[in-house]
Amino acid sequence: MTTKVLSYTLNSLVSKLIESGFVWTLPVILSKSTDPLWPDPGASIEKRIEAEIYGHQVRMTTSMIIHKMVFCSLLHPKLFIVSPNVRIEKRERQKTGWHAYEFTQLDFEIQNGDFETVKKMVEKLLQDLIHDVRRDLYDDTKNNGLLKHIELPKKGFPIFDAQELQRSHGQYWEDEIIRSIKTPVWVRNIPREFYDFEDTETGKWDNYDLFVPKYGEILSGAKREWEYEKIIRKMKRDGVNVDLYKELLYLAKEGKLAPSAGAGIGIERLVTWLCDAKNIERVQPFPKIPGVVLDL
Ligand code: ASN
Repeated sequence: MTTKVLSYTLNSLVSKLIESGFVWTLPVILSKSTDPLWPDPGASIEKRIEAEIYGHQVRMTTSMIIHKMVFCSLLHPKLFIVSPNVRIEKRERQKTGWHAYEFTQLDFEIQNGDFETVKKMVEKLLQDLIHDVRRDLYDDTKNNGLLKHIELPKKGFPIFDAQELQRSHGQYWEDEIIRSIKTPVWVRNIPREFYDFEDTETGKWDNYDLFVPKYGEILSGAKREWEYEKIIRKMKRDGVNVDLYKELLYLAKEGKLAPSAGAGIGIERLVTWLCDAKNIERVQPFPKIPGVVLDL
């Protein structure tokens, strides 16, 4: 059943994005510039996969963020990629049932976009997907009780502020929110990587994650930084190796990086939630459980 829902979900999301003017482009597997995943309170990387090819050091894609920003600035203002991400999570994350060391993001980016644009678009994508799964896979779902657990708010999804959640629930606010919410909710203002927009006057981060009840985060995104001085200052502050981001920095310096906003939807996580599956492993045809390497 999860296989059918997975296929249906990919088809639904991809078709709707193309209908609304996005171009679908290809993922990158090896490059000099990939997501540093640092500093991010949610990241837990045991090892980065690197290789030397043709005398150059390259990394395996942790996310398409850098390529999305460049593509969106230079090639097409609205794009998406169905992209494999490799993140060698610490093995204790096996317990969560929510992490995989290889997973798929549907990563999209919109030139001159903002939270409102992304919120409206994602909420509609999910509403349509859930409606269509209920309609088209009804016979199968009747037997399995699929989607009965899903509740969507009539109007927009509620919005929380991560700093406020931390003040009221402490360091483990994510566990608290997952237990208490009944519908998907947005969480904003999460301090993390240099590419997410940070308002230096208010100290607020213009980013957003989408959390679903019982499981956790299924989407992560932000408005982006595009100004050279700010990007380099943040990289240095965070101890990010600027040599790995030469092209991005060059474009920013030349004023060629466009303001944008986007997000990545964790496909296996979305399907885990849709199917009310026990864990992400049930949804991956070839599971990538932290700490476990299978024969296939
Ligand atoms: N896909 C995310 C974004 O668009 C980045 C990530 O996966 N770390 O912001």
